[in-house]
Amino acid sequence: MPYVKTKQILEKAHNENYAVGAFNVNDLEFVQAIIKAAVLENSPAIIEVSEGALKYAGDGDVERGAFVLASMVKHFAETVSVPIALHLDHGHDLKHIMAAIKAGFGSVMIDASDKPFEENMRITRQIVEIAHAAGVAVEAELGRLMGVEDNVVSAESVLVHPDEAKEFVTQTQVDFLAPAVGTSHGAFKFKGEAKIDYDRIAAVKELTQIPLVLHGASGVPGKWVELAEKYGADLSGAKGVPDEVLQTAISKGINKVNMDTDLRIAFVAGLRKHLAENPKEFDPRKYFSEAKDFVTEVVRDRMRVLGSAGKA
Ligand code: PGH
Ligand code: CA
Ligand code: ZN
Repeated sequence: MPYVKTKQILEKAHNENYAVGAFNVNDLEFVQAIIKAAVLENSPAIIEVSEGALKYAGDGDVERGAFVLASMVKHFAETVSVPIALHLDHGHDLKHIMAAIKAGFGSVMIDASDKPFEENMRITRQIVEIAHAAGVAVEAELGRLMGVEDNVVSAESVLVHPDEAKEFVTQTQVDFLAPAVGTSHGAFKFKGEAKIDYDRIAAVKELTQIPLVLHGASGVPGKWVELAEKYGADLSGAKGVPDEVLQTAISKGINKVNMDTDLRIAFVAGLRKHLAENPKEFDPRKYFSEAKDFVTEVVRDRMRVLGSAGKA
């Protein structure tokens, strides 16, 4: 099974009503931690990389970064029996999207959600034509998330309109859709109570009948925030999407759940803890190992919450 297409993983999730985590990586350690979690939970997993990750992994060269990350993920995936897919997260231009397609990614996201509806539709349609010709699936976004997404800043949240979603999917033939329904990226999602528009998810699902994606879906679990803060981090005010909220969103039609922040916080907690407790340590294999173990633990926990555990 090992290295599979994203579409294979998400169509099963769509048909059987659960969600699969799409976990952001920049480097070897997170790839190892996620694949280990998938094996231990007998879960499918999607590994995703942003444009910034392509640049980071390639040390400034995005094509090189795409090949480095894709070969790492493929080789790891081929040694395990659970399905692992690779996805480009928040692609904004042809350069990054072509780099991912050439490197063998199973899917790419074109995020033109900051453009007016018609323009988003036109750009997405173009990318779908190019990607589908290469056997690569496409995710697009409608509406805007609050806050900062990699390098897109939108001041306010503009939620998806279900009738537009239907037209968008029909016109573009996009494979997966990320409807803005009230989440935002990062560790500080909500001032008060978490608010997600479940009815909007249900309406979009009903009208499109394709796998839906929830961005900004990290739970920011207190356990990891407290541990990181115990060893010197300042994450005051951190707040994520509670597990029950995620599960309700999944029951309304979400099949891909994007998480980056949770992994980052677990990693930094492990790193800080290890360095604080072992002041004589300077072997990266030691301090990265504890950080990696924490990432594996948080990913396993997310897989159980999403319902992908046991679905490999
Ligand atoms: C995300 C990740 N990546 O595309 O949407 O969101 O910041 O909630 O992990 P978080
Ligand atoms: Ca966007
Ligand atoms: Zn996102």
